[in-house]
Formats: sequence, C-alpha cells, structure tokens
Amino acid sequence: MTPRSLPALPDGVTVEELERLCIELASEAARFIREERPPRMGVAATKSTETDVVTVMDQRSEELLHRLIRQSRPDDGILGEEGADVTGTSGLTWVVDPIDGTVNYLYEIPAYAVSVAVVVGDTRSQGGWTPVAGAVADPCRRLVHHAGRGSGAWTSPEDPAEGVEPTRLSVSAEERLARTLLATGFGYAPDVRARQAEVLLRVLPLVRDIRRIGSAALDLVRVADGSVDAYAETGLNAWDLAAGWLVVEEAGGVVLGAGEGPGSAPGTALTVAAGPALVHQVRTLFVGPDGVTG
Ligand code: LIP
Repeated sequence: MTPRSLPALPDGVTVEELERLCIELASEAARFIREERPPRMGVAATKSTETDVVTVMDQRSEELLHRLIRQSRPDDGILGEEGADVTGTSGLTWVVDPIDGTVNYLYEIPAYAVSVAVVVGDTRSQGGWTPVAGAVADPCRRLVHHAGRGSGAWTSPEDPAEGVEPTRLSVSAEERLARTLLATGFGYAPDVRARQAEVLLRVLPLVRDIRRIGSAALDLVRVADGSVDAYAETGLNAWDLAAGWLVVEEAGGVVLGAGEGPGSAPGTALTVAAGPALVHQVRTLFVGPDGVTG
C-alpha cells in the first residue's frame, strides 16, 4: 500500500506538534470522563434511535475538547459527535469523539475511548479528507495510542510522569481468513442491524472468530497492535474512525472503504482495517458482487 504523503500544513505547524496536542487533549478528556463521572449517571438524550444514547459526560467531554482546541488552535475547524461544528480558516479540522463506546461507558463496561484527530480536507465528502495526527485515549487502561503521519504508531502511558517509554505498534501478519480474529460492530437502527446480522451469518464460518468490543476507535487500535487481525464495520462516522485510521496506517496496516477512488477511503459505507495481506480478503466478505456493503 503506497503510504499517503503528508499534505501541506498551515502556519508552520508540524505533525509532531499536532500529535503532541492530540495526546494532551485526548488524555485530559480521558481523565475527565474517568474521574468526574457522576454517581447514578443515566441517559441524557437519544439520537438516531432509542438505543443511540448520549450521556451528560459525552456532552461535557466534547465541551472540554472544544474549549481546549479553541485555546490552542483558534483558526482550526472542529467536528464532534455531539454537535461541535466549527468551520475553520487554517485548513485543519479537529475530528473528535468525546466518548467512543458510549453504551459501554453507560454500563460501566471497561471498553470505551476518547478519539481526537487532526485532518486536512473536506470532512463532509467521502474520500475528501485524511488524518495527519491522532490519539485514542483508553481511560480504563490509562493508555494513549497515537500517531503522526510518517512518524509511526505508538502506545504511551496517559501520565507522562510514569516515565515509561512509548511502545511501537505493528499490525498482525496473518494472511488467512480462516485464522483471522475479526472485530466488528453494529449500528443502532433495527433494519441496519438485521442486514449486518445477515452478513455475519456469511462471515462467521469463514474466520477464526469475531469480537464485538463496542468502540470503533478501540477496534482500530487493536488492529494496530495486532490483538485482533482485522476489523470491519458499516455505518461509522468520521469521528469514530479518524484517529484510529491513522494509527493503523502508521502501524503498517491498510484501512479501506467499500469502493475505488474516493470510495476507497473508510467511511459510512464500510470501514475495513487489517495488514496488507489480509485487508482485501476481509473487504470482499463485506462487499457483495454488486458492490453493496453489508
Ligand atoms: C460506537 C462505535 C461502535 C459501534 C457502536 C457505536 P459511539 O460509537 O464506536 O463501533 O459498533 O454501535 O456506534 O456511538 O459509542 O460513539
């Protein structure tokens, strides 16, 4: 897979500076959602369906990220899952998921993340944007997984004072579907879930096993560190995948969409991530002969 070249960056900012800022912001939001969770926290609102929930901490985490980004990079755009939508003038946009894996957070299942990415391009168009720096903070393990375009993918402690050196990430070398541990996920709409279940009927006998972790950002990190061999899901939004996309690519993996050209970029139609020898086999499981995804 030809590595994506680094697009021009504005105002002399460097990838290293953007990556460091992604780490700092994701870590601060991770500490916040871990340590400020109110007792007996419930559902604050629902979105696309009654199971697509928002908690007060999703909203407060995004408000925190929004404030920190405006302080550090006032000319950049911001796109957030809980409504942040700022058009910038710098050419850079921050794409944030303040709690990815909200249902797990609500049920206190330790599998949720804060995802913070900086992208160039038009986030409203499929294939029109690409991440240049990103961080996925895991509040439960007190770790931050991060990457800058061209600088590799790493896992660092959430607290730099621990003095632990970053660990470099590398995707699985698995090449056979029958030995593939595949992570996946499901949407919130019953009709979408029914279609995804039909795809799963076809896929399950062909792979080692599946894992449904409940956070796209953590699924992508697991591809990057090799703790799953591949990940595929339909229905994701930019904020679910922006940071994890870069972490996988910088760990030697490939992240694809459903089609060719602009459609080859990950997005709502399909997001597939794996090592180079496996990714196209996995995509074929999810894209039918007529090009329609599961
Ligand atoms: C979640 C994704 C996950 C998907 C869930 C949900 P949220 O994002 O990270 O991969 O399977 O249905 O969409 O809503 O928790 O930010």
